[in-house]
Amino acid sequence: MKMKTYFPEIDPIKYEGPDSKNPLAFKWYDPDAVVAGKTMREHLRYSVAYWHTFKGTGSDPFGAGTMVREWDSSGDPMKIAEDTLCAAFEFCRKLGVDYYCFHDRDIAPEGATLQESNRNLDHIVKLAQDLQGDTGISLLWNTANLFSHPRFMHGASTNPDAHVFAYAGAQVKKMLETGLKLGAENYVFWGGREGYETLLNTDMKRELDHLAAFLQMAVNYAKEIGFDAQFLIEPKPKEPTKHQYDFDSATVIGFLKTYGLAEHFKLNVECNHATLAAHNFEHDLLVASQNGMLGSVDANRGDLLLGWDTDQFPTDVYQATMAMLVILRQGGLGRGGLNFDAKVRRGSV
Ligand code: XLS
Ligand code: NI
Ligand code: NI
Repeated sequence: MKMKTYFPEIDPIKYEGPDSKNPLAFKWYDPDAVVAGKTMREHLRYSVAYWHTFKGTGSDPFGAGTMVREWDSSGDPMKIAEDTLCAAFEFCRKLGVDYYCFHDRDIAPEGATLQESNRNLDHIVKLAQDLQGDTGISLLWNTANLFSHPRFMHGASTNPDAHVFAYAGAQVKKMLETGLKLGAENYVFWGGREGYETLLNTDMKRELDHLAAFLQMAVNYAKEIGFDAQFLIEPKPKEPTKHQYDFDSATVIGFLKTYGLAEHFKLNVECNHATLAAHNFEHDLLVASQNGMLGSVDANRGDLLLGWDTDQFPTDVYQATMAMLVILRQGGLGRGGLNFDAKVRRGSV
């Protein structure tokens, strides 16, 4: 298939060793080097987060986007979706990254109706199948965006409006089918807006019952269609809501055990979420690991002085070492990987 090229001046990035002065070379990551019985590629299973890397605009609550991207310029939403996918695969191929992750609304635009959104998805997923086939790049995980659209302002499966619960269910159903088509290794549930601001208008027990029922339906449907990806829950203590139900590893494990769901799920632990919960990254990894539930990692970091999810690239060698120790001691991440849920800074253009 003929792909438009977005980075024609960039050759595939290679390992050149610590002495290389080439800024676009790996200094330490040598994919084929064998360490403790496995290649670095097999240990690390790197993945690019579609939303930050290809859809992130650099906007923040105080200002508009700053990033002008060639694949984002055609003006036609479906053409933009196709171009973005081509750019994403070229980027991953040249970087030597074997996996990518996305939400439904990252890869295809939301339509006027659910049917139209699903048609948009089907179209892009066909292209993704071709590109995966051409490049050998695979889907580490996919997920449904149940938090951006205004309908989810009070949550998705914990929303007091049954229509919203049903809509969220339809989106997850479609994404389980999509994961099956694309051979996803995992399927992620991040709570989005599953949480609350005040108990004066919240029936917490009832909302948690609904969340559990929703997850059980997803488990049942995946089984029904033969989608055998590992299901993952990604804990986060706050932001966007004040109290997120999936607070940290311990809370999520307790919830899953209470509702008889533990055997169907593992955890996707994100560094910046662990630190927002006042834990070290390695603490939350270990809590998941010692329960046999560490499935995958969102590799990023926060800023000690900022109280929100800054999604910075991990650069602290000591922190990364502590995290890798937990992963190595449990014998690796299995079907999981290290997904860079991290973004270029707004001014880094
Ligand atoms: C947000 C989460 C999100 C999940 C996927 O804070 O990290 O990006 O990884 O929905
Ligand atoms: Ni994440
Ligand atoms: Ni996050």
